[in-house]
Amino acid sequence: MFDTVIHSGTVVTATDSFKGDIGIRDGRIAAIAETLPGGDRRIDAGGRLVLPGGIEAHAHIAQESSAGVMTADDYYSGSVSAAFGGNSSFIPFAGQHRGQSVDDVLATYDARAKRSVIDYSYHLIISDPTEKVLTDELPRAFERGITSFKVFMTYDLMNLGDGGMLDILTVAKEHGAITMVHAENNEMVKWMNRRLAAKGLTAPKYHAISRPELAEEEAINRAISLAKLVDAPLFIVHVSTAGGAALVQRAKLDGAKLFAETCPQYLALTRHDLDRPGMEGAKFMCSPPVRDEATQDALWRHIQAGTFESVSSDHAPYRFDETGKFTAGTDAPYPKIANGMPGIAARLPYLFSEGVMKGRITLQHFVALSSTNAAKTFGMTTKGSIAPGMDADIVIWNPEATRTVTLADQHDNIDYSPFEGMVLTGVPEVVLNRGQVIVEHGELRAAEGQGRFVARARVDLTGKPGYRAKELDPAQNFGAEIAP
Ligand code: DUC
Ligand code: ZN
Ligand code: ZN
Repeated sequence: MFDTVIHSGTVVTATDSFKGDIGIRDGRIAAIAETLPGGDRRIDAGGRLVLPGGIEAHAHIAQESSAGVMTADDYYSGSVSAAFGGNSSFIPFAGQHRGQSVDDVLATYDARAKRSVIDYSYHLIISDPTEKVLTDELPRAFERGITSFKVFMTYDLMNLGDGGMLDILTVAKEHGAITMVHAENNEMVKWMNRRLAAKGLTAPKYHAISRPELAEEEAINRAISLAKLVDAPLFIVHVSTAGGAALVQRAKLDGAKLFAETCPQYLALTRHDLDRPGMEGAKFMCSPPVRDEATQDALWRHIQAGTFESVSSDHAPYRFDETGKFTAGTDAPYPKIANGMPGIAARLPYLFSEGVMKGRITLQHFVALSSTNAAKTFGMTTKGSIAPGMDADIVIWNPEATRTVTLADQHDNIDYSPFEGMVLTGVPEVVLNRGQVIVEHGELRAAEGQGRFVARARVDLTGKPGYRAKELDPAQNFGAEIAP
């Protein structure tokens, strides 16, 4: 009757926790009961937690940066690393560079993603919102189930300006898509860069100084205002500051259609890590930069208070060599060092150990932050929970095993891990994607290319009443002609 039965585990969802068996048939969860007989294969989960497979909602895989540097992980190595970290699906970015058509971008990523061992979709990065992109190509991307678009407020080659952002927000809203934003004030960062360069201050540690907390806070405030003007849903990626998180919290309280994430690096690392000897600090360079211990505490409190839907890795893997961090030379000034760090395999072990084991979050909250909320926000309707009819995307988790993070355990294509040496409790032992075991006790069982593209549904805005700008509110009898 069942292809697989997972028995005797403690099943945890975003709302519940219970002892029970899970019966899997044709890749889906067919039954849940106190005990289930049969199963061509029976997996003993005694003493283990049985959780929805992680959904990694922020990763850069087989993606060229705007400076032309390719990430070290492709869809094979990136998905393998994700699977070892307890994920059964992910949503990397498909990045449009200026002058490219969205159709070409998606064709390119479709070819790259064929190698994935886990299910996948893409968030579409827009850097060139031409009329054709806005009226023809984005609606078509949406039609095929790509329901999230990302924009940048920083980087000269990516930054859309406020008007461009309003255009994307409006088109996304019309189609039921969500706009994601990298929020940092470009001019503040450029001004800081000039001041630092004039004094010859170019070591990696100055990267953190060049991107002030205020640059993020100002941009988050502006992004929220832009989204409110057109009453469009917005997702703030990689929030790194207490001030930025407080703005998100406040706007949510006001009813904005707002979502946000933070990342383990902002909880685990500080700007002192960028001040390690020689060029070591380059390993810890990401944008926005890691901050300080007070910020870590504040971000944990915001996790506890529900400010963030997800904790995502922002896996942006550049090797510590001339192919990655140092394409401009091993002594390059910080603005020419590739921005980003790996972490797709460490995300869930870190969050479990520091969150659940240290009593900061409940198990159910861990499930919500690692899987369920991403499924809901980004429209993966058959994923993110353990219930009859859902995809059998499951991770069997040993909550007691403690191990020291090693590079080898990351199974990625990177030559360092920023989490290396940390002692974490909780290990994803067996991972299933649509009922297939893909990782089992440290061994890869998946075949290259067995992951499937997931067509996603529109963003779920239940519980988010939104905001109507007076000047665009037909009910107030003016502005109706241009109301989006
Ligand atoms: N933004 C990201 O989301 N990831 C890596 C670098 C960046 O600027
Ligand atoms: Zn970003
Ligand atoms: Zn990113």
